Order: sequence, then structure tokens, then C-alpha cells
Amino acid sequence: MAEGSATVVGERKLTANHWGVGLAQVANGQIRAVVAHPDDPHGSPINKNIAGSLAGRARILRPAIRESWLEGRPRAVARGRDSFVEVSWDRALDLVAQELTRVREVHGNDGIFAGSYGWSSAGRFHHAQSQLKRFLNCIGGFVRSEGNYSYNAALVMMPYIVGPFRAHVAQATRWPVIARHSDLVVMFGGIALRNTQVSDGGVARHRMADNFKACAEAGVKFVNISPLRSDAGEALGADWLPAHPGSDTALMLGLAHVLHSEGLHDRGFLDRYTTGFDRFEAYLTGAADGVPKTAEWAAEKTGLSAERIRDLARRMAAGRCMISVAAGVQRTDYGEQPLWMAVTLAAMLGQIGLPGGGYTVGYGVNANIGNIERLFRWGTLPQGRNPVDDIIPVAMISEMLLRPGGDYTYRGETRRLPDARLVWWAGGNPFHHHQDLMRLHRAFQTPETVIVNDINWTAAARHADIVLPVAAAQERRDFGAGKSDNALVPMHPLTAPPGEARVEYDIYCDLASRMLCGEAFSEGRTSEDWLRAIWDQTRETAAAHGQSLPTWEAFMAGDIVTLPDPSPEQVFLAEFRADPVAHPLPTPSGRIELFSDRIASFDLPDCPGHAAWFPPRDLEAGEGDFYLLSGQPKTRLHSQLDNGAYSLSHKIEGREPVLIHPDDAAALGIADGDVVELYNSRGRCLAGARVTDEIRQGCVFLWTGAWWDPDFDAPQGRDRHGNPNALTHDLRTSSLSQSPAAHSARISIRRFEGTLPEITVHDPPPLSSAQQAGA
Ligand SMILES: Nc1nc2c(c(=O)[nH]1)N[C@H]1C(S)=C(S)[C@@H](COP(=O)(O)OP(=O)(O)OC[C@H]3O[C@@H](n4cnc5c(=O)[nH]c(N)nc54)[C@H](O)[C@@H]3O)O[C@H]1N2
Ligand SMILES: Nc1nc2c(c(=O)[nH]1)N[C@H]1C(S)=C(S)[C@@H](COP(=O)(O)OP(=O)(O)OC[C@H]3O[C@@H](n4cnc5c(=O)[nH]c(N)nc54)[C@H](O)[C@@H]3O)O[C@H]1N2
Ligand SMILES: [Mo]
Repeated sequence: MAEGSATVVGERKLTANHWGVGLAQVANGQIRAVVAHPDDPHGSPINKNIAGSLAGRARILRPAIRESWLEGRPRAVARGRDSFVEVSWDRALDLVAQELTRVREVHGNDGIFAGSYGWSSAGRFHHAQSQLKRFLNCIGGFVRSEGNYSYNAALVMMPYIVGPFRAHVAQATRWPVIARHSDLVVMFGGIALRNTQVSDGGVARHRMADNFKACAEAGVKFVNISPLRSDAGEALGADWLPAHPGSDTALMLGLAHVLHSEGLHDRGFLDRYTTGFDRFEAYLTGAADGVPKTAEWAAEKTGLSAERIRDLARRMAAGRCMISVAAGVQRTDYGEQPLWMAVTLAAMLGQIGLPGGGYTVGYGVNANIGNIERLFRWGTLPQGRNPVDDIIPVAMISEMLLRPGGDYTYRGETRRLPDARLVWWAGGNPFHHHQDLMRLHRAFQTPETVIVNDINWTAAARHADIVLPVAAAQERRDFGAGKSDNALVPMHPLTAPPGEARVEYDIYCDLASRMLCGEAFSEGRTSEDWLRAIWDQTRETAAAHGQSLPTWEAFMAGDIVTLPDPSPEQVFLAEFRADPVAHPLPTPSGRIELFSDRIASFDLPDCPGHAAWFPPRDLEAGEGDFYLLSGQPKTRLHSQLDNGAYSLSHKIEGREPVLIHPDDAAALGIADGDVVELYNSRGRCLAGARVTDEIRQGCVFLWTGAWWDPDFDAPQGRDRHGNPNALTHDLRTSSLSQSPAAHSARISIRRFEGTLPEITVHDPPPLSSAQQAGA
């Protein structure tokens, strides 16, 4: 892959996905196989899901309307349980236009919620949310969601204490720097190689495994603090400290106490670069609350011995130490606290801004963090201006639907939840990503109209009134470019969309002309015109950076185009360290805020003015016997292509695997390969037991993304398939950031003794055609 080269790779066609660049073999109008691009040293097996899933039984083939909604008795059968009637595109789009018009007239545009959180597919132009948002902005706007499910606590919290999180992720210290300079990497939540398969928008080369190998060869030592041993790759030879989930802040406090009591903390650094250490110190020593946060105190909270905690603290102070916090660690109750405490601990060690030292939040969240960055921003489809300025924090979807007009606090303000009458989702699967799915199911009964565009009959599509079938990324022409990668990838239509599925841009063009804003939406351009315009925009920006990109035609006829990495030697906060006066942080004090007057002034019971420990809520409430972890699956991207071959090959009796420790399994009479039932006060689901000592005792791990398959006739709408969000709570991290806290649930588990129900979600719901239904 020469830089700027354009050679055709065999007879096969390129396709870009969030998990990497694939080469597809196509015959007789069907995708036979997709393999990773040969230049990718560690191509992702997730490619194996594409062929089977796109040709699967669950494809939405025609526009469909929920039966009782169509009949004008919308509440006769609940959303999620109803049958559907297939209609023509004209009929479906007439209904969409009619509903949009009605809701705008009666409630205004702030009656439309189109947050549409979700990963959709790679591709600069056919990005589902951008398309929907551009269209809705042409008709007066919509209420949107703010933030993400990935690292929302960090997005909201970090600006108060160090600076903007997204910028900081891009500035993460590079792995080759760590290999050269670090002695020790302490990983809270590990850095799971399986998660580094993926990067938003795409990844041309998977580099993490090689960078890990280089670290191990250079003698860098790793410590994995996580309930799952495999959160650290075997090549690292990491020490495993399986602390209780949700106890990271307590552990870090214990470590801080050892540093403090043994005089190992860097007073000079704290004085010059931080503010508020004295306030934190009073909490740490117990001067403020009578509870010294000693190693013994932390041992009780974490399940680790005080000796191990002391030993780790001394090792951290003995050399160059990088503290890494996985995003999963802040996707927990009070998830702001481990972030603040990691910054505090790193400040006490005094190595922030030094090569290989300090802290990073987000290594392992994607393939590229710490490995590569893009040189400039790629061209995009302009979304226009949204005249509605109301938002919800993304994880308040059920709250919004169940408590319209209700109060909530966010970023220190009291706000009012919008009153959403029409909900439109395109490019995300809330019935995968949100917590407490039975609550979401109830919440989805409240709007007057729900519209979902999707490829497959996911649980989200099944909760819609109007379902619009759309083309997948492999069925349209586009180009791919990762948000944190420096490669551009031609994306060829490999097959035609099946049935009557359509490209979303064409759908909105038809809708826009119905709503008399056709010209505003399309600007008279076809998809191909837009692609060229976005490419030309990218090409001009490249030229301004001294890079020459091929013409659109030459690019589409060629291979991946790579651009140079702008900062291969990046060291996080190096400038601030070198001169904190010339390069102050964008915090109120210009320094790292170990005590924040701003946050303290909000007077929040669940997020005080300095890092502090709070026990997980389910534990406090006495819920369940086990901690439930629910991280990202190795075998797919979230819920996408769950019915593909690679994803299916890991299931047990068709159910998602749940990891359980051999001693716990023996005590419960559970054998490897058994179907088990997980349950708590919120819900239940089936799963397939995978007995392994990879998981800490007292914890079980169920991967996210098995399509939710509720059996509403079974107790608590038991999910047949194994989606952890049947069990998680949807309380947010805290009233500061209102972030998702998916990793903080407790459950009980038993062998499933009943008749095993069939998985139904990989088939369409009951469907009739409009003619049959006489509609
Ligand atoms: N319990 C638990 N839950 C979690 C997490 C966890 O750790 N634990 N993690 C959370 C995180 S970090 C995230 S990011 C979320 C992810 O949540 P989502 O991003 O919502 O998950 P996806 O499965 O990627 O959903 C994308 C949907 O878009 C559809 N799609 C793909 N391409 C297109 C397109 O071009 N057009 C349209 N209209 N649709 C398309 C796919 O078929 C799929 O249904 O999940 C969150 N949920
Ligand atoms: N293959 C694949 N890769 C993906 C994705 C995917 O769907 N599939 N999704 C992508 C997305 S959107 C995101 S946001 C990232 C997520 O990246 P991360 O947030 O890093 O991943 P998670 O799997 O949620 O969590 C990492 C680990 O944290 C541990 N953990 C959970 N709770 C705690 C805790 O309280 N304390 C400690 N110490 N450890 C804990 C769990 O063992 C878990 O394996 O992954 C990305 N990568
Ligand atoms: Mo995410």
C-alpha cells in the first residue's frame, strides 16, 4: 500500500466497515465472502458476518406499518408485540409526511425527537444520522440527544478538571512512546484487544497487537485491574488484580493513601500544575470525614489484599508509570469518580506530560487511540442548522418518554424533559444500546408515532409504527474514512439492495418534495454529485496540508489511500508540563483541578467537589448474587450483523455466551454449555454458560449485542437470546453528566430447566401485505 497509490486489488471489490477494510468476493449478484484487506496485519474476523447477515431472513424488504396503528387503534396491541402490514413506498412516505406535518402543526418541531444515537455504518455520505438530521433541519428541526454511550461521563466531567475530552483522546500518548519510556502500565479495565478491532468510520490497519508486542519486548510491565483476565492480551504477561467491579475509585484512593503516607507523592508537581490538592488531601487522610482511605480500607471495598495495594502503589512510584482507564470503567454508577481519581493519582505521581507517564482515559476504546490520528477533518454532508435547541443527555431516552416535562439536573443546571410526540430512529438500535429494556419497551408505548429506518428487523424496528427498509453500506457507493484514521477507502456497491430497500438519500429526496423542501434538501444534487462534492472538499483540505489526493474517478478505481500520521511522537499534555503559564489548561484555574469550585457549587449529592468513593447502587440495594459485566463483543460490532456466521458460531444453543467462574458454576450445578437464566428485579434473559477461570469469582460476563428477543408471555418478558440490557438498570452515573452506567448491575443466575424456546428475532415479525389486509 504505497502512499497515494491506486492499484486495483485482484477482481475483488473494496468495502469499508467500522471494523476494517474488506475485500468482497461477489458472484451472481451475491456476496460470497469478505476477507480483510491484505495490507492489514491483523484483519478482523467480523467481516465473516457480512455475507450471511445481509442475505439473512431478518432483512426488511418492504416498507411496513404496524397493524393496529394503521387501523387507527394504536394502543390495541403494544409496540414491540404487534404485526406489520407491508405497503408501497408511496403509501409509507405519505404517512411519514402526514405525521410530520401533523406533529409540527399541533406541537411544533420540538415534538419531534430524532436523537437517533447509534453507530450506523461507515461511509462519509450515506451516514444515516447526517442524512436524517439534514432532512429534518429543512423542515424546522428536531430535539436531539447529546453525548454518547461510550464515554459520556468523561465528555462532561473532563472539561471541568483538565480540558475537552475528545481533543485529549486525540492527543493520547502514542504506544511507541510508551514502549520506549514506560516501566509500568496500570490498566483499570484492561485494554481489550477484541475492542481494538473497531474504530468509528473505519480503520485501515490494526496496529494495537504489534504495539503491545513492542511494549512487551521492551520490558514494559502491565497490571490488569479488571474482572476479566482477557482484558489484557496474553502477550503482555500482565499481573491480574481482579478487583470488584465498581471499586476502582476505592482502589485508587487506597493507592493514593499509600503514596501520601509514605511521602511518595510529588509535592512540586501538585503545587505547580494543580489546584485544590489540600481539599482532596483532607478527604484522603480522613481529616474531612473521619475515614482515612488506607490500603486496608480499600482492601475491604475491592476484595484485593492491602499488601497487594501497597505493593502496587510503590511500584507505580518507582518508575515511569502510565495509568490507563478503559471507558468501560466510567460506564458505571458514579462513573465520573474513577476519572477524577485517576487524574488525581497521576498528578500525585507527578508524571503528567512526561513521555510514557501520566494518565490516559480511552486506550482500547478503538483501534486508533494512541496509534494514529487523522491529518485533517474529512469532507462531510452539511447537516444545516437546527432551529430547535432542546436536547436530552443521550441516556435519558426512557426518562424523556416516561416523564415529559419533568425536571432533571445536568451540568449543574435544572432542565425540563421535552415532550416527544414523534420519535424517529435511523442508524442506531436503542433496544440494543439502552439499559433496562423492559422499561424502554414501556417508554416506547408513549409517543404518537415512531419511525425506524433499518436494514434488519431489530427489536427497535419492531417497536416502530412506520418501518423504512434501507440499503446497507455494501449496497451503495461511498467512501470510507475513520474519524481517527488517516486512510481513505473506496466503497463499492457489491450488490443491489434486496426487495424494495432503498438508499436513504433517495428516501429523503422523495419526502422532501412531498414536504415542499426538495431543493433545500438536495440542492439539486444526486448521490453521485454529493459524493464528488464531499470528495473535492476533502481533496482541497488535503492540498492545504500539502497532500495530493487523486481525482474522484482515479480514487474510486484504486486502492486505499493513506496520508501521513501528523504526530507519531505525541505525548499527552507535554506543552502544559513544559510551560504551564504559556500553555494553561482551559479550566477555570488553567491548572488540573483536583478540587473544582464549579462542580462543588452545583451542590450535587452524587458528585462533590473532589474525587470521592460511592458504592455501586445495586450492591447497596442488595440486588442479585453476582456482578454482571456486559462489555463489547469480540464477534460483532454491538448488535450489527448478529445473525452473521461469525457471531452465530460463538452462541451456545443459539444463546449468547455468559462467562462464569468454575467454582461459581459448580456451586450452582451449572456445566459448560448449559443454558442458564439470569434474573433480577428488572428482568431476565437466557444465555449459554461458558465456564472459565478468565472471569473473577462472583462476576459473570455477558457480551452486548444479541438482538433482544423478549417473550412477553414469560415472566418479566424474559429475553430468549441473551441481551444483558434485559437486566441492567438505566439510572445514570450521576446528576452531573447523566451518563449511562451499564456495567453496574447485579443479577442472580440458575440453570434453565424449562423447554428451550426458539429464537424468533432472526426472523421477521408476523407480516401481511396491504392487499391481504385490505388497507
Ligand atoms: N449493557 C451494555 N450496553 C451497552 C454498552 C455496554 O458496554 N453494556 N455499550 C454501549 C456503547 S459504548 C455503545 S456505542 C452502544 C452502541 O449502540 P448502537 O450504536 O445503537 O448499536 P449498533 O448495533 O451499532 O446499532 C446500529 C444500528 O444501525 C443499523 N444500521 C447500520 N447501517 C445503517 C444505515 O446505513 N442506515 C440505517 N438506517 N441503519 C443502519 C444497524 O442495523 C443497527 O441496527 O451500546 C451501548 N450499550
Ligand atoms: N469487537 C468490538 N469492538 C468494539 C465494539 C464492539 O461492539 N465490538 N464497540 C466499540 C465501542 S462503541 C466502544 S465505546 C469501545 C468500548 O471500549 P471499553 O469501554 O474499553 O470496553 P468495555 O468492553 O465496555 O469495557 C472494558 C472492560 O472493562 C471491564 N470493566 C467493566 N466494569 C469495570 C469496573 O467497574 N472496573 C474495572 N476495573 N473494569 C471494569 C470489563 O471487564 C470490560 O471487559 O469498544 C469498541 N470496540
Ligand atoms: Mo461506544
